[in-house]
Amino acid sequence: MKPENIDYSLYLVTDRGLSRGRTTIQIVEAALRGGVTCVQLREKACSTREFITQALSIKDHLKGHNVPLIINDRVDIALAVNADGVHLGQSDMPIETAKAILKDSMIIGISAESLKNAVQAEKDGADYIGVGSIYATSTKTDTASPLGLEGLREIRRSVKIPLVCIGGLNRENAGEVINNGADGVAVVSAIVAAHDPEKAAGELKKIIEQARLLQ
Ligand code: TZP
Ligand code: MG
Repeated sequence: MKPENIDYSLYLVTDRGLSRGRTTIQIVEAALRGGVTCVQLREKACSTREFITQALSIKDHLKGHNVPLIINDRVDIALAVNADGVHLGQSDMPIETAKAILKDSMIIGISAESLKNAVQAEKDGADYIGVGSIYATSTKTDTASPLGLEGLREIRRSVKIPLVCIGGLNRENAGEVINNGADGVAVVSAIVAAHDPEKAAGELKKIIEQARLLQ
């Protein structure tokens, strides 16, 4: 999957702690049926071996869906499972180091909590930027103050690469982030913690497609 051909519009970020007893694989399967276009495996506490097993299993499920698998934080695991990409935060491996290790076809996403982060990520050759938090969220609390729509617009004016917004996004506000310059909406709880993850993904997908059509 070429980095320039990725559809970032509905981007699922996994979280085993929020999945209400369902496995990450079950959530990914449901989200795929609902129409997610990207899957990021985000594991903050499991062993390296379990991370790899999960990644390989998700990769298997994604086969034939044209949905990339992106690994959060761990360049070694992205390489080990031949994932489509890796997502790095401001304290993770620096992008130039990751680029030296990874082949060009590997997608590299960088988290930006500020305009400065976003401009630097584009300059450094990121394929997309994870912009957030847009709104405060209990899913991740160690974040800078929320950027809001004004922060998003400011970043949109300054960078050209795809912007995938994250943080407190759901069906109430997915449309407005698209209307304010986002290329994609990344969610954890709105799908992972939903009573019906397939339905939740499907509803988000419709809202996002509608907002994109009106642009
Ligand atoms: N990065 C910034 S906010 C966030 C991450 C991983 C969590 C978003 O979770 P939710 O449940 O979609 O608000
Ligand atoms: Mg990280």
